[in-house]
Amino acid sequence: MKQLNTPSFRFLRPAFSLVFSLLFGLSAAQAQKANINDFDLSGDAVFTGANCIRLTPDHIWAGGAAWHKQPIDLNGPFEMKLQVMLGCKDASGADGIVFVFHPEARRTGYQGEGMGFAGLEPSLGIEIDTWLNEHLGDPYQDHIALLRDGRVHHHFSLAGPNPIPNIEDCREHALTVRWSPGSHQLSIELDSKQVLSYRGDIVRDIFRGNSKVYWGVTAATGQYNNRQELCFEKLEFTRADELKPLELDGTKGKKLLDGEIVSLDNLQFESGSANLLPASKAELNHLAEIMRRNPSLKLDIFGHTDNIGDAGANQQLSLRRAEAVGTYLRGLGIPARRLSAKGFGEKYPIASNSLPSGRLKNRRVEFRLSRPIP
Ligand SMILES: [Ca+2]
Ligand SMILES: [Ca+2]
Repeated sequence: MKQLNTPSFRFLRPAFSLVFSLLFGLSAAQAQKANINDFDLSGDAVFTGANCIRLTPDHIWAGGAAWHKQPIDLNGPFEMKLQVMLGCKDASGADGIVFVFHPEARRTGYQGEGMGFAGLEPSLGIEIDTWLNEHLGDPYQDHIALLRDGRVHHHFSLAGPNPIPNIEDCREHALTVRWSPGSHQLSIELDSKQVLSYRGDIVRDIFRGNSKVYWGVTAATGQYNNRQELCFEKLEFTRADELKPLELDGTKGKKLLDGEIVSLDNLQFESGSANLLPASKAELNHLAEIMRRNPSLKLDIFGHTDNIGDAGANQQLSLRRAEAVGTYLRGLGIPARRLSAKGFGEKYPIASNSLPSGRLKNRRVEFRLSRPIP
């Protein structure tokens, strides 16, 4: 609770003991030894000992993050145990820490009341918040909540905010995060007591089917501040395969990002229909990944046919194919407002329709990424 009494100024032990472990019970991949070199630090975060990270000093407007370099796979279970120390100043301490899952490596969100989580989308965050921001719906006490998509207003919380005893007491506190992908159950314990639980298909509902995410811990201070630390002695977890480097038919990804119109050779439909053949989906998955990584860009989808058959029917077919591609991308989590589909039928050939090879080239779906005018 924030009170105008004298804050405690006990000195911190230089290296409080911290246990930080991830156990992937049923996962096929092998657990591995923790290594401090597996973390990337950003902002004000520093290694303070063999196994310790200070995320923020007790200075105004500080922010720091520690991100593990390897993504994890949320299709496997995990149990994470760590201990955190959120400073010695109860009355004037701020702002807190967030344990974050996010598909992009080393991204950190807005600081201050955002605690390095605000604005990260898509994301899942377990916050321990030590500062009352009335406009965010914070309760009066220190609290814990499950947040999504970089939204720190509690109106959007998936679970909580649940008040916890004062955590700015100069001591380390055990935090356990458990995920069971089979039952879709996430539960969080603080000092061996369950403080939060959530049931939901995180991979589908938060990460749009992408189970491989990076994880890290972020923290920030504002006008008020605290020293915020975590350490680990042991870290066991299973690496998900590294996310594949972005590839879209060789150089096509780059061309798209340069604003060129590109058609995908491997995009195929059932003859005379708008049903995508399974072989087309790998390319479209890459395209969706490009769009996730470039959230400000919109995608135009243009359908074209050869000149065989009725021109009106060709126009309709080309539109339905473009729309089918849009539907597939929406299913991968790309919002409809970022997609537009048009059908041009046989109007714009790129080769002669007199030869089969030319007609094959003319039956195509083209893509263009564009940056909307602000
Ligand atoms: Ca707050
Ligand atoms: Ca407090």
